[in-house]
Amino acid sequence: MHPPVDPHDLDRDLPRAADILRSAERVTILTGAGVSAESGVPTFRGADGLWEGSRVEEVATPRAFERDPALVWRFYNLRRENLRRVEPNPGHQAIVAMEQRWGDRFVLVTQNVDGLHGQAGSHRVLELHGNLHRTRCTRCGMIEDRGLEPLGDMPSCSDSACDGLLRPDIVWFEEMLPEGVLDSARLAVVGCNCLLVVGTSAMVYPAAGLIPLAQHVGAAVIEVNLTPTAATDQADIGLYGPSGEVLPRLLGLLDRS
Ligand code: BJW
Ligand code: ZN
Repeated sequence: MHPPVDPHDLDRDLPRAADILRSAERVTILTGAGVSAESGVPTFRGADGLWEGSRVEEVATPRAFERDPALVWRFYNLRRENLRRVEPNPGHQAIVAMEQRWGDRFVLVTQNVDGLHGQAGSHRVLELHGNLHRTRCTRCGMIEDRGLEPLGDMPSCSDSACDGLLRPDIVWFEEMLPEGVLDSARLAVVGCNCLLVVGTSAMVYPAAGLIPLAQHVGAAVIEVNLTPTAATDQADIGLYGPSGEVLPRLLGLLDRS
């Protein structure tokens, strides 16, 4: 167990974190649902992390889709609809500014499927768990960006000769991550001097395994979260507060010596 978060710690730890970040040649950021919480996208394991009484682990599996694809599509269509009303927040924007600062020595690895990093202007993004804008045909495998248009409960392939059932292009539990993306993320972590871990409970693997990997190669690990998490013991510094406030403050300190 970790002691309760003292807000005064942030005033002490932000300048320390800025010192570490400023001196890092290469920076990698790992984000989770918490970075989008202030935009109005619900997190997975918070108090609001249930959908019609089901845990995400029960709706987001290949078995759940086989059993009741219409139910699973209702879940995803609601999430797609919610995305039409949300905007990136100052946390996403601070991450864009960090990419501009480090350029090709910067990589953003995200577990998020909401596309808000790209919408904010991040370019060097590795999406580990897919994207809500995309569909994948269960018959021919075609992946398409369908934006946020309503898709109905049993959407079918836009290739009329195929007509297969579509699924969201999301990585569900017990599925492999997209080929190459996890390797690229591991390379970005192994090559960085500082890993900033933002808004993730660090409970879902293999993404959570990137944090001990950073520690293993001697990179500094800085955690930004509302509360301590499973990653806290691996972090050199924890900055506890909303990422939409903490990240802009951290960015603001980078240009001061
Ligand atoms: C703030 C904030 C603010 C809030 N500011 N912070 C046993 C059986 C089978 C599998 C496994 C098993 N044991 C382990 C596994 C592997 C499994 C796994 O890790 N399970 C764990 C739950 C134990 N992993 C997998 O299955 C992965 N695949 C795999 O391993 O393949 C190999 C394999 C093959 C065959 C069999 C077994 C393995 C795939 C994982 C895919 C995860 N996909 C999801 C998609 C959900 C559907 C969807 O989005 O539509 O990805 S799950 C969900 O969790 C989503 C997220 O990306 C992911 C991580 O969640 P995240 O981002 O950390 O969110 P939360 O809600 O957990 O945390 C939010 C945090 O933000 C909190 O800490 C808050 O405090 C904080 N916060 N507001 C800052 N304003
Ligand atoms: Zn098809």
